[in-house]
Amino acid sequence: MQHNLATREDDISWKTAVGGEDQEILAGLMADPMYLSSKFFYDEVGSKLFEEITRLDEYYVSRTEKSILEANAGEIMSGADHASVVELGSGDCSKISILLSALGQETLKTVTYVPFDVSMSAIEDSGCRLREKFGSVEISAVVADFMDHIHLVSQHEKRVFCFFGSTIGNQDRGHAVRFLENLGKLMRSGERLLLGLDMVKDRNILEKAYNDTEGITARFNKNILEVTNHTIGTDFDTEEFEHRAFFHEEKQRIEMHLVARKDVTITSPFFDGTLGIQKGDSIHTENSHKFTTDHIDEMASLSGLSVRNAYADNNDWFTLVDYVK
Ligand code: SAH
Ligand code: AVI
Repeated sequence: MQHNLATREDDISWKTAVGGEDQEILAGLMADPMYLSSKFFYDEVGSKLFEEITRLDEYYVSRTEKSILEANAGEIMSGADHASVVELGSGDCSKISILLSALGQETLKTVTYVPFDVSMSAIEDSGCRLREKFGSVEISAVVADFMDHIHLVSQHEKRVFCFFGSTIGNQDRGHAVRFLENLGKLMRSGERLLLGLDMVKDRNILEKAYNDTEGITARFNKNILEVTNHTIGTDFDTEEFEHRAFFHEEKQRIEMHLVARKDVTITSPFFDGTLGIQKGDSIHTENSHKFTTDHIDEMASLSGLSVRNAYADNNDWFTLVDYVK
């Protein structure tokens, strides 16, 4: 496994820890049932498709969280001077923009923004946009998997961790627990975690959000096969797979799958022989867990944090929890 730690000199300072993606993808395709980790959605094309999803009428998640941030930015950012604002799964950085806008120019100069994402292209694009908008903010990026490399975040300053979008819901419960325990250990007294959680709601609203009429989510889902082709040299034809997304009531999560429309045979230099997929077989590509107020307290006890505040929209569709150590 290639493990590379490097720092690049330019306008943004960088730390990266990448490698092992080929083996991870291979293990998922060899498993029964097959799966691919949702972090592989986000190459350059996938990151752009996700941005398109955030603008869809059906995908209430992003606009609801943004409305909460807009309504409460001043209060949320009070005391954030001289802090490192670490955003996990930063994506297009549009949410942090809302919070940084609440800071005055002088305070902004004291803040370091740390986007932490597996997608270097997303950080590069959004870093440029942030530079244009907030020239004075220092940017220090980390390109790595936040599940394995959270320790790469600098220890020097006081930190405000931001984990928006309900991206924590894309982890299995076991992984989310481990992540919260690790983050809680890493955080020091007085440091904060702003955690965005998409709440359990009517299944029709949930299912529409992941089955939009324009088919953008279907393209986003299928793009993971293109990423697989680039990473391990497979020959998946996305046309041979169908997007499927549904709410699993018992597990309180949306599941996304790619279902084979016919029998297909996949080749790759990484396989001994070929991979046969039968019509109707599915590759599980994403879980998107939804939360209840009980989870808010459960997460506090797992991470050793206290709930300082919790902000919700009028429908209680989304909650932004402000935890403090
Ligand atoms: N926070 C943004 C983007 C959410 S999309 C928003 O709320 O709109 C999820 C983001 O998390 C993507 O940019 C993706 O590249 C990143 N991501 C997903 N899994 C990750 C992982 N394991 N480690 C680091 N980044 C990850
Ligand atoms: C990033 N993540 C929280 C999104 C979600 O809703 O689970 C990803 C996504 N998948 C399909 N649409 C959006």
